[in-house]
Order: sequence, then C-alpha cells, then structure tokens
Amino acid sequence: MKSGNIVILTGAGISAESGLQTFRAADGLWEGHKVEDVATPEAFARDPALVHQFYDARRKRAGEVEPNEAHRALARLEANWNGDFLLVTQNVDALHERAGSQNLLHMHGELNSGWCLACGERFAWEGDMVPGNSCPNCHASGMVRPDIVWFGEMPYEMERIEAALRKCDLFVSIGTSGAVYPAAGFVQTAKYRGARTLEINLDPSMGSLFFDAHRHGPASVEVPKWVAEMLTA
Ligand code: BV8
Repeated sequence: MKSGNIVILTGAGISAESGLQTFRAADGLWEGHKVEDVATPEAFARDPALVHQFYDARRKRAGEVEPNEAHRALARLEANWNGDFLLVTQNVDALHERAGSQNLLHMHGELNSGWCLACGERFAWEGDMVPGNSCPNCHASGMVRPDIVWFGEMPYEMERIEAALRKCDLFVSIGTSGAVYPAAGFVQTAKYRGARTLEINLDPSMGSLFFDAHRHGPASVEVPKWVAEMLTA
C-alpha cells in the first residue's frame, strides 16, 4: 500500500512490554488510588505533594526503560510511508520519540515537560518536581506543575487531530482500552469519514465493535507483523 493517509492512536498498552504500568490492569492502581482520583486539577489543589509524588515516580521509571519492538516498528512505518502519517499518543512517556517517531503528538502531555502556574510557560523537565521546584523562566518557586492533561482538562492539539482524522484513509488504535474520551471517540470520526479502522490490542477494547479489523496479542509481536505487511503490500 505505502500511500494513503494514516492516523495512529497509541495508549499505555504499547509501553507495557517496555515495563511501564498500564492504567486499568489489575496492577494499574497506584498505591490504591484510581488514576481518575490522582490525575485531576482538584487532586493537585487538594494534595500537590501526592500528585507530584505520583508523577515524579512515573518520570523516573519512564527514564529507566527502553522502547520496544512496537515503538520501533511504528518509526519504521513512518520513515517508509509516502502518504500523510500522524502518530497521536495518549502516553506521557518519551518512548515513541526515542524509537525515532517524528510526526508525533502527545495529546495528554508529557512527563518530561513542566508548566509554570505563575507565568504560564512550558519547558523541558527531567528530575523530580518536588521539593521546592522553581520555574526556569520566571523563577517563581513551587509553582511548576506536571505538564499533563488531567481528567476534566482539554487534551492538546485537538484541532490538528480532528483535521487529520477527517482526511485519513486508515485509523489504527494500538494498546488502549478505549476507556477515556475524547480519544476513545476518534475511531467514530474516522469511520464517519469512510476510513478503514484497525484495533491492535492485547484483548478486545471497550470500543472494539467500532473497528472493521482486529489483531489481538502483544504489541511487540502484532505491530511489527502488521508494519511488515503494510510495507510489502
Ligand atoms: C475532557 C494523563 C473536557 C494522566 C490521562 C465523554 C466525552 C468527553 C469526556 C468525557 C466523557 N465522559 C467522561 C469524560 C471525562 C473524561 C473521561 O473520559 N473519563 C473516563 C474515565 C470515563 N475525559 C477527560 O476528562 C478528558 N478531558 O474531556 O475535557 C473539556 C472540554 C472543554 C474544555 C475543557 C475540558 C481528558 C482525559 C485525559 C486524562 N489524562 N492521562 C496520566 O497519564 O497520568 S488519561 C489516561 O488514561 C492515559 O493517558 C490514557 O489516555 C487513558 C486511557 O488509558 P490507556 O492508555 O487506554 O491505558 P489502559 O490501561 O486503560 O488500557 C491499556 C490497554 O492496553 C488495555 O486495553 C490492555 O488490554 C492493552 N494492553 C496491555 N498490555 C498490552 C496491551 N496491548 C498490547 N500489548 C500489550 N503488551
């Protein structure tokens, strides 16, 4: 095929085999908290130290793991694809970039980014945010929050995503439970446009019935197989 416009959506399942926890697996609870309870602006206002601890731990862990064969296969597909290619990830780790993906956007933000509530600037961030972070731009202290889209907050670059969905020929969802909106609704926008839709996931997601085709199994096995077919077809 090698041409046509592709939009790919990834979720925590594509990073699972690299060693990062997913959200809704049995082990997905964080110290007994539901993600929805710690990943909200209200939680941050109520207990900033707890929320910082949650993200500091994930930022550290994400820096200790490597991209897997699924991340690398998507970078290969992009490098050899002649049509439009957009990779939208719900993940906040940097494994897609580290595998070589370029036309990529993090709709739910990034662990390695900070956002200053005093001056509004966003900037790269590597280590812990507590104790006593200070903004590299305005130097206010204790005002930097994780640059993460929490529940109840508007995901990033929605116009760009919707424009790509409206002209895509193929929409592929990889490693996501289809539990969280608006990402879980992208398949319907793509279908409405007449795109073909494929779900690659360990098991059927909550949105499985919206997809024309399914490949169920570990991403590190199924994604490289699918990419090889796409590049030889
Ligand atoms: C918003 C950052 C409005 C945090 C995250 C209807 C319409 C619109 C909104 C809503 C709605 N109903 C409810 C809402 C509100 C809410 C929502 O959807 N709630 C859910 C719980 C019902 N949505 C929001 O709040 C969104 N914002 O709507 O704003 C608005 C409008 C105008 C103005 C202002 C505001 C924002 C949602 C973003 C929240 N932030 N992440 C962080 O990372 O800490 S969400 C978080 O969960 C992840 O980022 C991810 O995006 C999401 C879903 O998780 P998954 O990635 O799918 O992971 P999960 O564990 O669930 O599934 C993993 C899958 O992988 C599984 O299926 C598993 O089988 C598979 N798997 C496992 N291992 C493997 C594998 N697959 C392959 N190989 C393997 N090895």
